[in-house]
Amino acid sequence: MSEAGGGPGCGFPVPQRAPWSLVAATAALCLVSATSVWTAGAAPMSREEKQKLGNQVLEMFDHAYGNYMEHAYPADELMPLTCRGRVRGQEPSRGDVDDALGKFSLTLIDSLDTLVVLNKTKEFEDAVRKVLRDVNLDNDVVVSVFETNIRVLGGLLGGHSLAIMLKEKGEYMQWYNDELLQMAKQLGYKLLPAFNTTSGLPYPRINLKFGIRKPEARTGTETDTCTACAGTLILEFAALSRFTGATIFEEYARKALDFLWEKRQRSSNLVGVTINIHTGDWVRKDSGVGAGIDSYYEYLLKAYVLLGDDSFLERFNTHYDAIMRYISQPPLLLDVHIHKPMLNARTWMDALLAFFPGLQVLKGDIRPAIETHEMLYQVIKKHNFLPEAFTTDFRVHWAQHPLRPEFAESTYFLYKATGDPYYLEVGKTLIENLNKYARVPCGFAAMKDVRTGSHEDRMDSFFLAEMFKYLYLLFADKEDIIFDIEDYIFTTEAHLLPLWLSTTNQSMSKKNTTSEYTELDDSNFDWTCPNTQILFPNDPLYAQSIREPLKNVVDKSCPRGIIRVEESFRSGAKPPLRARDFMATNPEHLEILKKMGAASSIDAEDGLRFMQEMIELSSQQQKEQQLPPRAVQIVSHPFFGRVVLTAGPAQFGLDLSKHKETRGFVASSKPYNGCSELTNPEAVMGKIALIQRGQCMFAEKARNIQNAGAIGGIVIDDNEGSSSDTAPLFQMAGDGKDTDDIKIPMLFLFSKEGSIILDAIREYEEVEVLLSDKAKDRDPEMENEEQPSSENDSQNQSAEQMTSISQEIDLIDQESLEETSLNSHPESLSPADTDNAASVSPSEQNSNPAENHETTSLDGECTDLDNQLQEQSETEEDSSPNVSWGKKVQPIDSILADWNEDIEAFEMMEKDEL
Ligand code: DMJ
Repeated sequence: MSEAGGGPGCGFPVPQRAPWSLVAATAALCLVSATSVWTAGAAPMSREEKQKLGNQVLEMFDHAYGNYMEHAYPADELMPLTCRGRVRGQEPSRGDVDDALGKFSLTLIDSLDTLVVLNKTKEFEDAVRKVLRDVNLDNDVVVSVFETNIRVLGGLLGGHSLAIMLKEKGEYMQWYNDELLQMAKQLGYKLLPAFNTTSGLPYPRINLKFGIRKPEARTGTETDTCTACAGTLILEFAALSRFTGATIFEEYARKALDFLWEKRQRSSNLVGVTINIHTGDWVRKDSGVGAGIDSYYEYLLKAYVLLGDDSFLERFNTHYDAIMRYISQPPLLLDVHIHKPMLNARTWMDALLAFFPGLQVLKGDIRPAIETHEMLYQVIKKHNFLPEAFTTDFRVHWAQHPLRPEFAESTYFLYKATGDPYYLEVGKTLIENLNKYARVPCGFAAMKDVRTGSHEDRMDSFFLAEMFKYLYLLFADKEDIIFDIEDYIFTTEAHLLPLWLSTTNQSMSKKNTTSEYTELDDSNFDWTCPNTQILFPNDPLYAQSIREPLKNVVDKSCPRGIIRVEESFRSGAKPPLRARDFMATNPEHLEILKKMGAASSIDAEDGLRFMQEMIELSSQQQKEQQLPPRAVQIVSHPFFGRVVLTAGPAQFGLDLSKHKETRGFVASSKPYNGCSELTNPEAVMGKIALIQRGQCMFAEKARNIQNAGAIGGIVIDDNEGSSSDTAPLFQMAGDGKDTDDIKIPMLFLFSKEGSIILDAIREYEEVEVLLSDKAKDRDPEMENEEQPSSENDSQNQSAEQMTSISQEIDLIDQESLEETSLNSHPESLSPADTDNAASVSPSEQNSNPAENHETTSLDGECTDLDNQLQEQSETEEDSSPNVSWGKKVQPIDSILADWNEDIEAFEMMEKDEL
C-alpha cells in the first residue's frame, strides 16, 4: 500500500489530454491512504493488532482453500456442510446459480492471484501447475458468459499477471512460459461465438464445447441478457488483447459497451436491468446500482483507468450524474424507472450494491460512500451479515447471504481513502462474524437465513477470489505484500490486471473507438482525483461526523422507510397518505383517495404509490400468516454449534419463537416413520426423536414420539435429494383437529439436511442438537477448545475428524429406513395439506414476526431517517433536479396502464435471482 499523505499527482488537476499511462496511474493513485493525517475519532490500531488480524485472515483462507483442495478439487466448488465437491449434474439444479460451474475447477482458478496477495507463493506455484495439468476448458457444459469471463478468464489473467511478476523477480515461477495466458486465449475464443448477434451484445450463455445455437449446444435461444452481463467484459477482454496482441477481444467488448451506451434512456441517462440482445429494447426498465447493472458502471470507470480512454470516463460521469440525481437517496440507493426516474421501482435494496461505496471512492465522491457504507454496516450489525435484500426500513426481504465480498471491498477502499481506523474495526467485525457464524468444520458455509443463522451447503468461488484479498489487504502494510498493489487494478472479481497494459498494444483498439467521442465535452469531466488531504484537511473527524447521524438508522427507522426527496419539495403540503395508515372509516382519508389521480400529477403519483403499497401490504399480510424458518444446530463434537440447518416449522407443538430452545441428543424412532406406538421408547426417552416423513399425519408422529417420552421431534423428508438449497421453506400442518395436546417442538428437515444429522450419528454416535428459532452462540468453553489459530489449524482439523467416545449407541435401524422409503404422503391429502399449504418461496421469507415487531414500534424517534431526508432535501432543494415529467398531468387510464406494467415488473423482480 502507498505511504500516507498521497502519491504524486493526487489532489492536483490531471492535465487535460494527459498521456494514458499517466491518467491510469494517477487514477489508481487516487486511493492513497491518509493514515498519518488521522489523529482522532476511532482509536488507531496498533501494528501488532493489524498483524494479528492479517494472520487470522491467512488462517481462515487456509481453512477454506485447504478444505476445497482436500475434499472438493477438481470439482468447481466445495460443499462445506457435506464436505464434498459440487459437480454440476450430480447435485439438484439451483438454476442460474449453477451457470458459473463449467467443470473447470472454478475455485482453484478463482483463487490463483489471492494466493500471491496472501504471500503463498509456493502454493501459487503448485496451483498453477495443477491448473495446467488438470483443467479442461472444452467441456460439454452450458455456462454463463459473464461468470466465465469474470471468474475464469479473469482468474487466468490475474494468475498470469502475477506469474510474470514473480518470474521477473527471479525466484519463483522461473519455468513459467505464459501457459495461463494461452489458456486464457483459448477460453477467450470459446466465448466469442456468444457475440454473434446483430447488436453485438453477447448471448448470456454458451456451451464450452459446442458454442451457440447448434443443436448440441443447448443454448442460443435466449433473447435477453442483463446489462452487467453484457457490460462487464472490457477489462478481461482488453487485457487479453493487450497481453496477446489479438485485438478481436477488446473490439467485441467495446462494441457491446457502445451498444449499451447508445441504448441508455436519453432523458434520464439510466440503463435498465435487462435488455433484448437482438432489438436492444429494455426488457426490465428498472434501474439501480445493484443486481443486474452493478459492474457495468464499475467497468466504465475502471476501463478508463486501465485503458486511458476518455470516452469511458465521459460515459461513467454521465451515468454517475444520473445515479446521484435519481437513485442515490443517501444513505440509500433505490431503484427507479428509467423513464420515470423520480418513481421508485422497489422498496428494497439488494446486497450487491454494497460495492458501490468502493466505486465512489475510486470516483472520488467520498461523502455518499461513507454514508451508504455506514448504513450497510448498521444492517450488518443487526443481522451479522448483509441479507441478499433488505427493505428501506431495514427489514429482511431475502434472508440468504452467500458470503458476498462487496461490503469488505468497500470497507477496504474507504480505509485506503480515509485512513480512518474505524474501517479496520469494521473489518475486524467481518472476520469475527465469519468465524462465528459461517465457519463450519469443512470450510465456510453460506448463510441460508441470516435471521435463524442457518447454513447452505455452498461456498462460492468469489469468497476466495475476493473476500480474503480485501480483508488481508485491509490490515496489511506495504511490506506485508511482495509486490506493489498500486500497480494493478482490481476487476469486479478482484483479479489483478497490471496498469502497464494501458500503454501496450493500445493502437489496435483505438481504431474502433466510436467517432462520437473524438470531440469530448470537457464540461462533463472531473479531471481531479480525490485527495484525502483536501477531503480531510484540518478535520480528522470528518468521516466520523458523516457517520454519526446514521449510527441508529436501522434501529430507529420508520417502518415505511423513506419518503422521496421530492415529496418534501411540496413545502407546507400535508404528507401523502400511506397505505399502512389508511382507514376506510376516516372521511379525510376517503377524500384524499378520491382526489388521487384526478387533480394533478402529484396526486396521481400519490395514487400510484398508494395502490402499490396496498398490494405490497396485502401480500405482506398473507406472507405473515406463514411461519418463519427454524434452526437445527448441531452442538456436539466436532460441530460445536457451527453447523446450523434450516428447518421448517410446525403449525402445532411448542412454539420455539416464544419458548426457550430445546436441546437434546437425537435418537431414531422405531418404526422410523413414527406412525404407530414406538417400539423403542427407552431409546427416545428424554431425546429428540428422528422420524421419517410419510405414511401418516405429522401430528400423529408427534403424538407417538411424545408418548414415548421424546422432548422434541425432527421429521426428515423421504424425498431423496430434497434440500433447502433448492426447495422453498416447508411447514408442517396439523391434522385439521385440535393439536393442543402436542407440547413438544417439531421441526422438518429436507432429506439433504436430515442426512447431515444421520451421517453424524453414523460417524460420531452421539449427536446433540438444539432446536430453536435462531442459532445460538456457541458454548464458550467449546469455543475456546476449538478456537482457530494459524499454527494449530491442521491439528484442529484432524481433531475435528476424530470420532468421539461412544457412551450410548443409538444406531439408525437401516431396515426400517429402507422399509419406509415410500413416496406416498398421506398427510398431504388431508385438509391441512402441508404440500399445498406450507410452501413459502425464498423471496417470501420476510415474515419473521419478531423482526416485524422490532421495526414496527413507532416511537418518537422512528422518523429520524425521514427527518434526515427532509432536512437534506431542504438544503439540497436548489441543486436538485426538477421533475419534468411531474409537470404534466397524466390521464388516470394511462397512469393505471403504466402502473400495471410496473406491477408486472415488480412481480418479475420478486422472482429474480440476484
Ligand atoms: C462476484 O462474482 C463479482 O463481484 C460480481 O461482480 C458480482 N458479485 C459476485 C460476488 O458477490
